[in-house]
Amino acid sequence: MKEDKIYASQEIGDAPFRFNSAVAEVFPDMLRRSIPGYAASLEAIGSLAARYVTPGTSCYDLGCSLGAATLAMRQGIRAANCRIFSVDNSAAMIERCKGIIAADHSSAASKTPVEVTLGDIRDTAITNASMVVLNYTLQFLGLNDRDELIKRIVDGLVPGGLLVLSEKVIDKDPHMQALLVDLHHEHKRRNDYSQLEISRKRAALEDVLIPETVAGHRDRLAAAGFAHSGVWLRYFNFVSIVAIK
Ligand code: GEK
Repeated sequence: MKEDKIYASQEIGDAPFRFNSAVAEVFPDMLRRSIPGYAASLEAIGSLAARYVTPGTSCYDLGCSLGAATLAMRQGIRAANCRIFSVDNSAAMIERCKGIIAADHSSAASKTPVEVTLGDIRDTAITNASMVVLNYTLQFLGLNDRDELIKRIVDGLVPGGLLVLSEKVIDKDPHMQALLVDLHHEHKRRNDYSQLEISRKRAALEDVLIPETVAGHRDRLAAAGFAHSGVWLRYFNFVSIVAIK
């Protein structure tokens, strides 16, 4: 796993964050050190796939990056004749993801095919789905696009189908918000990011990653037509929500 040193470099400048080849190369290390609860989110995606994916249906990993959630879903699926569609609009991510999925020779691989596609999740058709994963991806869409995507997801799910929505969130209480951000930065320092790397990354993500409150997410899910939603994981300002049609 190549170490993420992107924001340690003097040459990085103040360009907004992009999912380019430099990021794709260090991505597993970046997520492991930056997102509290990331490993737990993947573990749960496997367990939820075992429970919610039904025979003959499709599963979607939207904003799949290198396919970590795709592989977790594939390992978890118990039902027959399913298919996973994994989509990302970063060519660098998709190129690597295709190699990673092709190198999966587990027994799960022969059972559940995966189709990895370069594309925008705002245009991905979702049909006959029993499970959809948005693992830390919705936060990169504009606010209007989020409503539309969540609506298309609920419409594309079979009754009882599941959405896993993991996100960085904000707290509407400014005191709590400041505490959670501080705890997250401390977590990054413990994971060997310097103060300079942390502040450069924070500036680069401004206007690129737009967090909402948990209530905002749950209201959108309910308005779109999900019957149930709830937070199953929270670690500082990172949450994972499950929503059931
Ligand atoms: C994981 N889910 O490892 N269309 C397609 N992809 C997009 C779009 C879009 N409109 N916008 C952003 N992305 C993964 C981690 S990373 C999370 C997901 C993070 C993609 C983007 O290219 C990137 O690969 C991914 O969403 C977000 O479980 O970096 O914090």
